[in-house]
Order: sequence, then structure tokens, then C-alpha cells
Amino acid sequence: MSSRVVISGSGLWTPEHRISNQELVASYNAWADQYNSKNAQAIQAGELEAKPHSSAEFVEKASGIKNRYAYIKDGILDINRMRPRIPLRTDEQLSDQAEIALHSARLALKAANKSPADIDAVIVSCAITQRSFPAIAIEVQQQLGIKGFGFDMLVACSAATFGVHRAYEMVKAGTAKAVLVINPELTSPLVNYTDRDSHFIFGDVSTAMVVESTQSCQSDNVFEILSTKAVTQYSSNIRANIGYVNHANDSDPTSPDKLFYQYGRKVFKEVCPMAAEHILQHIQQHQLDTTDVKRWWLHQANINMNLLIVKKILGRDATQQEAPIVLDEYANTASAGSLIAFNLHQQDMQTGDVGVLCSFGAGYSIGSLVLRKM
Ligand code: CO8
Repeated sequence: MSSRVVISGSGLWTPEHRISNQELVASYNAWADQYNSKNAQAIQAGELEAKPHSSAEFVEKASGIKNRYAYIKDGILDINRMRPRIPLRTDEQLSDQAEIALHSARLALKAANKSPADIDAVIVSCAITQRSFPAIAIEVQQQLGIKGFGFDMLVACSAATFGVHRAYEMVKAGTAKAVLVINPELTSPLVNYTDRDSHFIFGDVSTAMVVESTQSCQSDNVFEILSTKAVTQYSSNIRANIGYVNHANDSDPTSPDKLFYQYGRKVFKEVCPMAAEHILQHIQQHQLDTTDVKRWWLHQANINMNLLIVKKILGRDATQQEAPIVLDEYANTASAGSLIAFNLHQQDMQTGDVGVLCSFGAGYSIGSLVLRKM
């Protein structure tokens, strides 16, 4: 029988620093008061708009987020800074993103019962990398002593699923035997903590997976990848304009228009039907009915989006067990959200149970995998 491609282990690394809605909103409001008082004359003259207060109740109701984690909390709540204070490292030191990538990579290797010598490719796939080159994946590869090759890939919210897609294809084609896919989502440096509409959305995390064939697999917790499906459709509704051309544009690479911003309402309206349709088409490829799917590990951007998408798929509300929500605790972690859900909500899956893992968001991009517990 031909070998099959499996996820043989996964890892989730959670930063130690928590930031609650209350803390974040208190700091934003103090910053807004300071801004308004500093600019009182211009506001009075109608030249500037006063900054309105944010509200922890709004954040929870509009997004489902109650908490987020930060790689470095220092600086984020300081109203004279409003961004994490991440000390600059020299070229000889491990980069921040490689550091968090290593945490989840080691957990995934352990879960897969693999040593670095068993891995021959490393993919770092996430929303943004902290430098252009050398690739973070090659730094991680060197730190772990992995032979073979590594590369970085960026697809915003769908980077993690698209990364696993590439690993699946590589194992299937025989260009790699076992692939380590890592998603070090260091989002906090890209958040505009002075923007009331988005200051609450993101959190930091790192996830990882080992993808290999059944021939080499030595794990007792294995999910077969039955197939992958991806789609992209260009949209400017979610953007981060930071990039190396800023230097040549003579524009400030740290100005608010370079950080994350979105037209959240439009995203909500456009992405929900696209994601529901995509998922239905994907399971139909396997002649599966929605009742054949035990778990929906969905992207975690907004609770109302998840509830609506699953309702469109199932024709009814889903339970937390069927479509677990983790963004109350982790917030939106860019591409890692569906993998956090997978890590935390799969222990009860029995042999033969089917689950769908799906990301959706910036690009727009949608990536899904149909998985079956072996
Ligand atoms: N506190 C109090 N009130 C607020 C706040 C706040 N913080 N923010 C907005 N309001 C007010 C508004 O001013 C508005 O008031 P009014 O009605 O008087 O005009 C009212 O609340 C409603 O505002 P909105 O219409 O903007 O609020 P929504 O109900 O639409 O909720 C959301 C806003 C939560 C942003 C919602 O639209 C949403 O979540 N949409 C989907 C967004 C989404 O999924 N985005 C994808 C994110 S991108 C991604 O996943 C990864 C990208 C790569 C990441 C890179 C790392 C950083």
C-alpha cells in the first residue's frame, strides 16, 4: 500500500506575559487623554479630531477577545511608548523570531517522537518575518542541527495552513521525508496600540507541526492529511505597508500607515461567505457530509465570524466542542489560530474521526486541510 502523509506531532508555545482587555483599554484611554490634552487647541479649532475612549466591553462583544499574550509586555502599556520594548540583538545573537520558533519546534518534534536528524526540511510560515534574509527557517535549521533545507513563506492569516500544504506536497513528491513547519507569530511589533479600532486584536504565539509519511512515522497520535485546498483573492481591506521600499519612498517606516490596519466590517462581510463556501466545497471533494465532520478547527480572528461561518456550514449553531474558540484567551494570532485550536482540542478524536482545519483572512487567503485521525 502506498504511504500516506500525516501530521505526526504538533507544538504550541505560549508567551508568559498576559495582557487583559482591561489593562490594554486603561492604557489606550490614558494615552488618548494625554493626546487630547496635548492637542486641545487644535481639537478646539477643528484641525484635529479628539481620540475617543476604547472599551473592554466593546472589545469582548465585538471580537470575543478577553486576553492576549505578548512576547515582551514591557512598553506596550507605557503611554509614552505604546509598543513593545524589544532590545536590539546583534547579528551573532539568536533572533527573537527564531527563539520563539524553536520553542514550538521542540514541542512538535517531541510530540512526533522525532529528533532533528529525522527532519530534512524546515518551513517558517507566518504573517511577517522580522528581517528579509537570511531566512528565519535557516537560522532555526542551524540551531537544531537539521540537514537539508529551509525557507520562509508569508501568506498573512493563511501562512500556517499554506505552509502545511507545501510540506504535504513535498512529502508526497518525495522531495523531503519529514518537514518541520513552524509559525512564530510575533504580531505585537506590528500592532498600532494607538488605534482604537485595532489595538486589541492581536497576540503573540508560536505553533509547529511535523509532516511526514506513514512509512517513517513513530508517533501514536497521528492525523492523516486527506487533502489540501487553497484560494486567494486580492483585497486591500487588511494591510501592513511596512517594507524595504519605505526607505526609498522617504516615508517613515514606523508611521501608523505602515502598521496593521483593516476595514473590519468589509472583511467580515466578504470573508465569511467565501470561507463557508470554500470549506463546503472541500469536504464535498471527499463525498463527506457536514455530519461526517467531528471537529472544525477554524481561524481565530473574531468570534462572530467563526459563529457565522459554522452556522452557514452546519445550518445551525455549533457547540464549543465542534468548533472550538480559543481567541478569548489568545486573541487573533495571525495564521496560528486554527493550529492553536488543533493543539488544544484534538485529544478526544478517535480513529477514523474527521476534522477540518481552515484559515481565512488577509490577502484574502483561505487554506484548509481535511484530516482523519489514524
Ligand atoms: N472601543 C469602543 N468602541 C469602539 C472601539 C473600541 N475599541 N472600536 C470601535 N468602536 C466603535 C466604533 O467607533 C463604532 O461606533 P459608531 O457605531 O458610533 O460608529 C462602533 O464601535 C462599531 O464599530 P465597528 O463597526 O468598527 O465594529 P464592528 O462591530 O465591525 O467590530 C471588528 C470591529 C471587531 C474589527 C470586526 O469588524 C471584525 O473583527 N471584523 C473581522 C476582522 C478580521 O477578521 N480581520 C482579519 C484580521 S487580519 C488577520 O487575521 C491576520 C493578518 C496578519 C496579521 C499581522 C499581524 C499584526
